[in-house]
Amino acid sequence: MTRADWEKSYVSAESALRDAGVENADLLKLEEVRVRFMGRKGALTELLKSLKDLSIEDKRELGPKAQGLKASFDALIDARKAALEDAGDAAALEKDAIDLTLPAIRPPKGRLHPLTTTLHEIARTFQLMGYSWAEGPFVEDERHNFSALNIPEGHPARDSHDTFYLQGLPLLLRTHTSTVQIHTMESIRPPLRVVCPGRAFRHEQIDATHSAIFHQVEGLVVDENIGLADLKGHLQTLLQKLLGASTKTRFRPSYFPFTEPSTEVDVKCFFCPGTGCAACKHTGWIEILGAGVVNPAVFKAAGYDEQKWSGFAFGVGVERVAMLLHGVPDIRAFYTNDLKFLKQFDENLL
Ligand code: 2U9
Repeated sequence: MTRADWEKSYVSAESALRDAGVENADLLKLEEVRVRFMGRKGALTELLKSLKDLSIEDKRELGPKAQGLKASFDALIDARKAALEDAGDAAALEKDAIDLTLPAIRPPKGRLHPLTTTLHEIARTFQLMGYSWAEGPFVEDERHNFSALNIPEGHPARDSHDTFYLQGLPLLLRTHTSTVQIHTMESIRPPLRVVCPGRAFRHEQIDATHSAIFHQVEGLVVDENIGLADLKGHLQTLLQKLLGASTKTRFRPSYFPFTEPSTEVDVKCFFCPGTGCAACKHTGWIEILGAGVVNPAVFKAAGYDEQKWSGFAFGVGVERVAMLLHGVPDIRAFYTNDLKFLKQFDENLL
């Protein structure tokens, strides 16, 4: 090939590239153009190949010119490809666009169970009076649940506790949280102040006021010269915090094997003005908890010197308090997991 022929081919390839319409080509058309110019028999391929037929001087001069045209071709194709990709991305983004200004869907918010808030409220008041919080196992032996609490074998209190025994084992589900006070006395030397909130189990006939699973907050104070006056002060503080500063209390004599003397504590009915209603069984008073001065026999069983140490203990039924506080007439409502019931309770009670 002569130099003049080569230059003619160059000019024609250059003008064909200008007229190829790369600026508006779609991907298919771009591929067509690529093959037309850079395929095996493409115009640019031929032009580059035919350099070999030229003299050394012409090659030196025209080689860079041909490479320049090839570089322009590559740049043109690449630019169009990038523009098509950008347009594709923008279209895809437009299609999947998310409106960030739309209000979010609120995830459902959990809340504490009313028995949990009631239990916390009772235990928290004792914590503020310097009590530590202790918990213990649900499965116990007879010693921790009965004997150490001055309820020996054959004692009628054992029958009244309707105990769940574990088949074939000398074990049972604790019938009260008093077991935790026994564990505490086994591991801590007096003086002590401990509150023991937790679950207890009795093989009860279930009805509106009885559940086989229930919760208690029990407590124990052991020190020198502790007596009934301390018990009254601490329990009055609890009840006034729980039910209001003007709450009136009444301490009635009672009997528990683990305390002597024992008392059941009533509060003035907060549903009627003392005239009597269904809630107070027409007495004007509502029973709220039990308590007493710790029986020296309990100290003796725990290895505490009963001459030196004295104390008081109490037990509060959490379900009973929650029913009174919220006007719930049936204990079973707490255990049915009915969201309509549970959603009524304000989790910010504490
Ligand atoms: C030790 C010593 C004494 C715990 C006590 C009561 C009185 C009581 C009931 C309240 C409602 C149980 O849930 S309820 O039915 N409890 O009346 N409990 S004194 O006395 C103890 C505990 C542990 C070492």
